Amino acid sequence: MKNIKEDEKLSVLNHSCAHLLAQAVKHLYPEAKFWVGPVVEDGFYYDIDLGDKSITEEDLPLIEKEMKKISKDGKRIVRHELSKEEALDMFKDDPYKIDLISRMDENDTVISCYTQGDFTDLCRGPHVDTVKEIKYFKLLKFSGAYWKGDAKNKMLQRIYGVCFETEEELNEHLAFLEEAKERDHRKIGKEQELFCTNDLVGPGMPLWLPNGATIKRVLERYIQDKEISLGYDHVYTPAIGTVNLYKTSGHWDHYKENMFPVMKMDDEELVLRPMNCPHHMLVYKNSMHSYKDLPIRIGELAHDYRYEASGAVCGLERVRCMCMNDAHIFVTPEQIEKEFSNVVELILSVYKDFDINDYSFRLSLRDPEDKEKYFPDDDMWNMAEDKLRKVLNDLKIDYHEDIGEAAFYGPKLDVQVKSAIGHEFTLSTCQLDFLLPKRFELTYVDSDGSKKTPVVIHRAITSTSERFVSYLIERYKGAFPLWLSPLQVNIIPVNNEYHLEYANCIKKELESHNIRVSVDDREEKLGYKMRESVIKKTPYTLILGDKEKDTNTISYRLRGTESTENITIEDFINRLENEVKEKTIF
Ligand code: TSB
Ligand code: ZN
Repeated sequence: MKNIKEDEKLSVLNHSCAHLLAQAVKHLYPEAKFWVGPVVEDGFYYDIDLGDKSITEEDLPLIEKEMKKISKDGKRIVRHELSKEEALDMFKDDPYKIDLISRMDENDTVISCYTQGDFTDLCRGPHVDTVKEIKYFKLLKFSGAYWKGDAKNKMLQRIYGVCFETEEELNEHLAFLEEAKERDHRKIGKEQELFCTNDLVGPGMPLWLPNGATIKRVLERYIQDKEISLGYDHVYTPAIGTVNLYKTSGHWDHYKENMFPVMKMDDEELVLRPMNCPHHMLVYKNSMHSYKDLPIRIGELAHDYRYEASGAVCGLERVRCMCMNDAHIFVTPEQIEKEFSNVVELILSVYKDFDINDYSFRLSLRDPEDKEKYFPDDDMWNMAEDKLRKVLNDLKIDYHEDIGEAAFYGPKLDVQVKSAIGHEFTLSTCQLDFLLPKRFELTYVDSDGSKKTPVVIHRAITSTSERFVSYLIERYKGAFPLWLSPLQVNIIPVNNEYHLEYANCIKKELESHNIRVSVDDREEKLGYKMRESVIKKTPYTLILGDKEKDTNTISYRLRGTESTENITIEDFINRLENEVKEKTIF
């Protein structure tokens, strides 16, 4: 999706379209007053006070129609500059504009307004020359928005829209939005009963429903088994710790704004953990280590709590409570490159299994100017960043560098992906850390008998289960491969009276092979049940009637196909077991 804000020409056009919207609204609702109408990544919006009126679904086409009419009239858009006094006088009946003007400093801002026909708006500009140029636009949605984003203020009406230079571009964008809507994990999550949210629990704290929980469980078992085969040791540690733990690690100074506030208990001060590193440092510290024991890979499917802004939380993608596929790998300085490279290889192999292809590697570096976030040890940072570059170059991996994205404790390699609705976020991450082992005074005994400080690699391959599943839902558009699908086989008896017993018998047989299966024994028509099975994106639908019962076979329909195949139950089980093992994508 194009970032409209970053394209200068489109940005001007969209801003002009916001004015056109305001003018049309003023025609239809003469009492309307306007707050701000900025351009955003995916178009523009305008926040409007309609007095005691509010926008409804039917209003958007009417406003659009009025916008088209004004555009056809083709008035010029004319800029005037004015003094603060003139501006205050001109907008004296408009408390919103007075609020904006009052805060302007005449000495360093030129106050200007733009007039098109009968409508004038306070605006910095620039704009297109005539309203005629604003032709290919669409109003997309509306919502309530508190004035200045403060819940204590009045709720204004926010109308969103988008504008392009050509009809094709607009149509292409609308088709993209339609596809994004269909793919959106929040929509599919609801339809397939994967997860839900409830205001009583709070924003950013989704509830995994049984179907979603199955996907989560399969994912977590998969990654844990893989890690065990690669020499990881898994632990369980509490999701809570003392403030002192986080003071020791440095999170208290560098990560506090992402943490839930302190809980005071008797003489203790406790916090919910935002990260697991401090706990894992202490697991390492619990015993003595020789250089021969390293690398030590401590893994945990660990629960973390982060205070994400309520406006930023989104379905399963950005949450406040999460289950992280975390591990901290303790290495000698000589082992850094090999172990980091192993982690990158692991990421690539996991992505192959899930058929994840659309991603980029971001080398997240510190901002040397940001002395507050990053501890001041230039040599350490340069060395750590160079090591990561070397690993990537040796592995011949394309990447881009981003300054200021490093963790406070060290540089990171992040795998960046985009959600259906165009949010960019990090899926996997692998981070190098020379700081925390020092702060926790961790040691190992080196070959010469001296005590040395290990280096730590922090890594999350399948991210958090929340984020990874949100990505998978959108990646597969809800059509999960067999091994991940909550329901793998749906059995429909042609006639309950004659075939239900056989259906239940097949169900039992499949269950004994760990296949997730259900029998649809509702008194509905066969065609209806088949259609529903397709809508639910069940990988295999079995239709069992006389033929199947008499020959002790099954007939199946594979998701996405129209034909039915008849095979023996043994062959069917072999087929499924093979697909689960191979993680076949279809
Ligand atoms: C990898 N200490 C490291 C850990 O050892 C750490 O916590 N890194 S992190 O902050 O980058 O988080 C790891 C991963 O969790 C991120 O790459 C991202 O994929 C996922 N994640 C982070 N915040 C959220 C969130 N609010 N909701 C869902 N997933 C998140
Ligand atoms: Zn960590």
